[in-house]
Amino acid sequence: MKVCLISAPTANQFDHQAVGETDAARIMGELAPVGILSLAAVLEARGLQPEVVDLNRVYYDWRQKSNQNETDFCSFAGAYFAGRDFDFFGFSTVCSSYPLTLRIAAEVKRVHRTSVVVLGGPQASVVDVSTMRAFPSIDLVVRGEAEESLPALVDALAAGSSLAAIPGITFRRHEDGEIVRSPDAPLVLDLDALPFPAFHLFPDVRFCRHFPLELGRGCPFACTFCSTNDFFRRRFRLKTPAQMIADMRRVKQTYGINSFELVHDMFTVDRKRVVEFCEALLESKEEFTWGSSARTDCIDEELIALMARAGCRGIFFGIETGSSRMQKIIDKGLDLNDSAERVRSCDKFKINTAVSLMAGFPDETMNDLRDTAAFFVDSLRYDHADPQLSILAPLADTPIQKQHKDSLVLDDDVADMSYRGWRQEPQDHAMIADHPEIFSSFYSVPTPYLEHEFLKELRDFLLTGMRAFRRLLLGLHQDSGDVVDVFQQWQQWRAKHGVHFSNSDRTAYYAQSGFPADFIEFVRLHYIPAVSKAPLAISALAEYEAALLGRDHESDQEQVSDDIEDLISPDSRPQLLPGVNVIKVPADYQEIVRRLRQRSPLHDIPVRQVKLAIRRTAAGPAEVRQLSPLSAELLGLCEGSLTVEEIAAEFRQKLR
Ligand code: B12
Ligand code: SF4
Repeated sequence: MKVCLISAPTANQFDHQAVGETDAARIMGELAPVGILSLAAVLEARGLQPEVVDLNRVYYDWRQKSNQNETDFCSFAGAYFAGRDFDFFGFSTVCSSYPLTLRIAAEVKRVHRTSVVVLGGPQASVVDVSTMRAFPSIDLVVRGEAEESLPALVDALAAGSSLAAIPGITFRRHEDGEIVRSPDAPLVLDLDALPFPAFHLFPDVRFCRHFPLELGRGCPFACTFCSTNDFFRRRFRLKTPAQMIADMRRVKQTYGINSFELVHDMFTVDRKRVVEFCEALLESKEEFTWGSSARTDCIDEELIALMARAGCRGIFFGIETGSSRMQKIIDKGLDLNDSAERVRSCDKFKINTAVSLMAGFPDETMNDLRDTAAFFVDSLRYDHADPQLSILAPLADTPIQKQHKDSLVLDDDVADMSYRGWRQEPQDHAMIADHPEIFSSFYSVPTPYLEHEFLKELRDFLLTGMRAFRRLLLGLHQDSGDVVDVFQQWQQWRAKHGVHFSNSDRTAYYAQSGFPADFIEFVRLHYIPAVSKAPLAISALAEYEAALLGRDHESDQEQVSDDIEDLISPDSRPQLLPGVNVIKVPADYQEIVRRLRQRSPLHDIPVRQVKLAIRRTAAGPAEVRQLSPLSAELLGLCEGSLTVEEIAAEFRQKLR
């Protein structure tokens, strides 16, 4: 049996920017399809030689090589597969690219009529019957974890024997064409027993910065919007520390990579086992760094400290909503004060946190939304916190989707999901519109108390605001007590000042540099004079952010020499490093930042002109130093015309 396993497309970065080969390989490497590679290893262990095709790579090649006006990606992928003969084409699926995957699968079936076209993975597993009814080119769906069912299926297909006895599959009965589901496949209870994933079939993985390795499966909680808990049947499993460390060492030896993304939906369910893992890592003396996921109620400061010592550098916290009322409604049940505390503790131990939030729940009111926006902005107090805000996409077969399946709304910029998912062609739009039961994640649930366009603009505003003027956004929230209120004032101001855009142009407007510049204008001309309780502090923050925006330092930075010694000799003429900017602000910036971190009042900041040296770094937050009066004087002399000796003489004069 010649088997081809194909990843689900997930690298939507290629749509938004030009990506060079090196970056593309890194992106594709970090998106290595762990599920498919686990299956490929199981097949190899049984003597087969499966091939793995990365659709992200095929997509990248299409963008690089083809005239995209003449060939759409689906035809390009069809031509790619036309030249490859396999008996079995197995596509992995995820909701965001499901329409595209189905179109490519149909193209493959059209060319390879006698081959079996199979779907697996989280999306097809839950919409198996409806998919097979609507798309005759799909021969089979393998549901759920497939390490046991796939080899059994491949054997049965090779032998031409009946499929009915194979667990976890949905197939068309030969006799009458009826779609039949066999009973669920067993879970893999001992994950240590699985072979090491077949990363050798996925060459881009060697470009990873953070190598993906599976740490375990299954989350016992029951949040109403979540699909992954049911997929792994709520059965929490972890690989043993010994197995994980052996896998990590193998990656280090093979690829020279020491940093890992440890895949699990909810690693910290069992505190004792997290401690065991961390202690084993410490004992191993390896200098591995890693990230994983946790709930804020299944972790504490002591555990965070231990995880940090054991190399943890990133935690994904699904906090979902900043409203205590909504926490109960969605069955998440987090105590939000504790959640904020955990984000603070992670910052203390220099662990980066993804603070994942959602808006657009059916029962959500304006007050709930204000609380979520407040949680988002409050986490900006911590340099290691990275808040995220998305609009609820009802994933198929989740309690929320089932409850609202008859009232899902398809709005005009089809699918908010495209924002973080895959680019859609007109054919995808038609499929989505025809089959809400299959593509529910492209719809929204009705939100009677909130306008969807308002939600989307608020999301774009917060996400860009966080990147473009993080401190100012926090300052405005603290000053006003409600960032949503500031946002509403901004909306009115921009409309009055001619900044209009259609719904479909909204995201593009917020992504461009015009937005931060317009917004700072709004702060200077409207917010500070008309509303602010702490105009001095807000002015200082606005000046700081404006200066950062004012210059594009990225190209300059490449010229910065690391060899500082070379720059300083008695007859050299020192000047500011390229990309460094010295600006004046009307209040003590350091004190403002301190107060923001501690939530202390901003209104009584004294007037005090200070100078800041700032530099926007290519990645991460800008570097900023508040200059003492003497260093400001000294720096003022370093303009490239005076030698070190001349500067020293002038400086001595000034000191007298
Ligand atoms: C890592 C991850 C990502 C990574 C990328 C993953 C990649 N390789 O490209 C990132 C962070 C980019 C990401 C993004 C998104 N993700 Co994600 N992600 C995951 C996560 C946490 C782990 C995936 C994984 O490796 N699992 C471990 C392996 C072993 O499991 P598996 O992939 O399911 O594979 C098994 C089976 O499914 C099956 N199988 C899989 N493929 C195939 C194919 C065949 C032929 C067969 C027979 C069987 C089979 O066998 C495998 C072994 O048992 C999962 C949750 C989870 N725990 O799985 C969510 C998950 C897949 N993501 C999800 C979603 C919704 C998204 C986003 C759309 C939205 C978002 N939340 O931001 C984006 C979309 C990305 C895009 N641009 O299109 C959902 C998908 C739900 C659905 N119904 O499709 C999941 C399940 C989480 C959830 N919220 O419920 N994700
Ligand atoms: S805790 Fe996370 S993985 Fe578990 S059910 Fe809730 S959202 Fe899903």
